[in-house]
Amino acid sequence: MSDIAAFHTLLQRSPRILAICGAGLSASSGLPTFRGAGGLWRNYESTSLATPGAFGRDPALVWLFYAWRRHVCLQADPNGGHRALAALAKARGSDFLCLTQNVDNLHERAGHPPDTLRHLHGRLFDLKCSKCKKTAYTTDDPLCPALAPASKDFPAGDINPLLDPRSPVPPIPTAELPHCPSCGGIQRPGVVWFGENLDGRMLREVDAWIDAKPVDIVLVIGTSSVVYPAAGYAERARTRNTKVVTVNLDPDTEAAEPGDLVYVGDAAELLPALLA
Ligand code: BV8
Ligand code: ZN
Repeated sequence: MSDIAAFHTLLQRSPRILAICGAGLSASSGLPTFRGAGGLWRNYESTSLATPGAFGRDPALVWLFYAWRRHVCLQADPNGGHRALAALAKARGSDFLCLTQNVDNLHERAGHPPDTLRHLHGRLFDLKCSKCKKTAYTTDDPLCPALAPASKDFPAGDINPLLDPRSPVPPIPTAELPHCPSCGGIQRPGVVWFGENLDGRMLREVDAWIDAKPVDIVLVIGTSSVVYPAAGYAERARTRNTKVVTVNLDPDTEAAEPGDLVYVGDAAELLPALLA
């Protein structure tokens, strides 16, 4: 594993930094990751619920999944990793850009300046109308009476029936799910699902930032780097003389390539030390 002093030397002589963040950054705040231990919800792979098809087939189940994630996120706090990135953003201004795959709002709640943060996969607290596409931000919890089961807390040790595959999913008529106040269409979480395009304008802005001046360091934080196009940024950086620095709990993470600086550990602990 690379030593922290080496990184500090590199950081001092590296004016421009791009960060790519994944679910591992929020893991220490208590938010489940997508793959590995955190990747199951009831007995569903989280990724199997993050698709338009899943929502079309069973909007109530998908809404309960996202309403539960909203609730868990609102109970969580940003960690040292979010705060260290926010501090770097404030120090470096437009020479820093943070691309997060995370849909939680922990970056913002850590004080990350919005102009240096891009949510590649959308935001958990955006509601998007499936019909007119109108999008509204709300942290209401529960979102609506029918989704109240997702906002219940249980004493430590008690099993939340919503998370227990042996307990039936509470049936929710579609009419009782969130609907658009303008056109009456059913609303969905304002996130990018698998098979959906990311925001084209945002991607063009990111490319323009990357191409404007050389990027000195790409930080790859808490991500398995299996999802594209997010995983492509570090790959592209390696073809230029940009240093890729991987921060991951897994010593064998596939996110790192030979030549990267690799820091193994909890991003919540490592980032404050690295970015100090
Ligand atoms: C697209 C939002 C063009 C929702 C997410 C077939 C059909 C269609 C598309 C594809 C296809 N085959 C491939 C694709 C492309 C697809 C893709 O990449 N698939 C992968 C799985 C192969 N991509 C897309 O579909 C994208 N759109 O390409 O559009 C297109 C259109 C149509 C057809 C073709 C192409 C859209 C991708 C966005 C999907 N939405 N999230 C939601 O959140 O519910 S992705 C989801 O995965 C999350 O955003 C998550 O962030 C992301 C990546 O996962 P990670 O963040 O890396 O999390 P993971 O759990 O995997 O890993 C955690 C890591 O942290 C681990 O390495 C672990 O070791 C580490 N860790 C754990 N704890 C800590 C830690 N590290 C540090 N500290 C700790 N404490
Ligand atoms: Zn609408």
